[in-house]
Amino acid sequence: MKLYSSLGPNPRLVRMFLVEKNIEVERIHFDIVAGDNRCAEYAEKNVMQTTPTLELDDGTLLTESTVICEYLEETKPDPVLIGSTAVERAETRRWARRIDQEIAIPMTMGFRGGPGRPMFEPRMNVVSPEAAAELSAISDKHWIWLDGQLGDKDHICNGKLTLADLVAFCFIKFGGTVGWSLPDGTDNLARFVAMMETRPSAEIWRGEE
Ligand SMILES: N[C@@H](CCC(=O)N[C@@H](CS)C(=O)NCC(=O)O)C(=O)O
Repeated sequence: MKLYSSLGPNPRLVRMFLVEKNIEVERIHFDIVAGDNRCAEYAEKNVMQTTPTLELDDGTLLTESTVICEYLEETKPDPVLIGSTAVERAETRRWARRIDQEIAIPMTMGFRGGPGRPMFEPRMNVVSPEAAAELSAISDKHWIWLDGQLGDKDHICNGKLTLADLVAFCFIKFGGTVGWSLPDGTDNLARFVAMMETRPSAEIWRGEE
């Protein structure tokens, strides 16, 4: 398998998932700041021209980070990162989707229309600076909400490491790479991040790529 990857929370989420699963893949790195991914050749692999894309050995192309993780879980269930029962899987998907929709999307759109505007405006539709500030504020409010949901637990759901933890961790780490930090009142999340940092898969965030 081949992973088309870059900086950013989505490819790094898949890379962490791969490390947690002990799966090795060939990795092709794009410099997205330079726009390496915005070329016709890559558009043939991923119509959105974003990373990650997982190319299977038979040439099948999978995109969307959580979808790729679902594929990896199905094809290599051990260690379980989504769930061993239907209820556990539903729980993980519920939390991964909440974090994605309520936190990661407003956070990303806020960044792209705000501080990231010089990079993103030429390559995609971005919201106005005013809307970007509102989206960032909504995302921050939802991080505080997530902090309350986490409480004193080590993991977001199922009492063990899941995809939901990895999504939350990757977006918090992404924020750290673009000058954002967890809002005040998120001590539970700060503790969660410190614990996640000790996992070998967190090494992905310490590399250049
Ligand atoms: N919904 C997609 C989002 C992918 C995405 O936005 N990837 C970013 C990196 S985190 C990217 O490729 N940005 C560069 C660009 O859009 O040119 C997923 O879950 O994989």
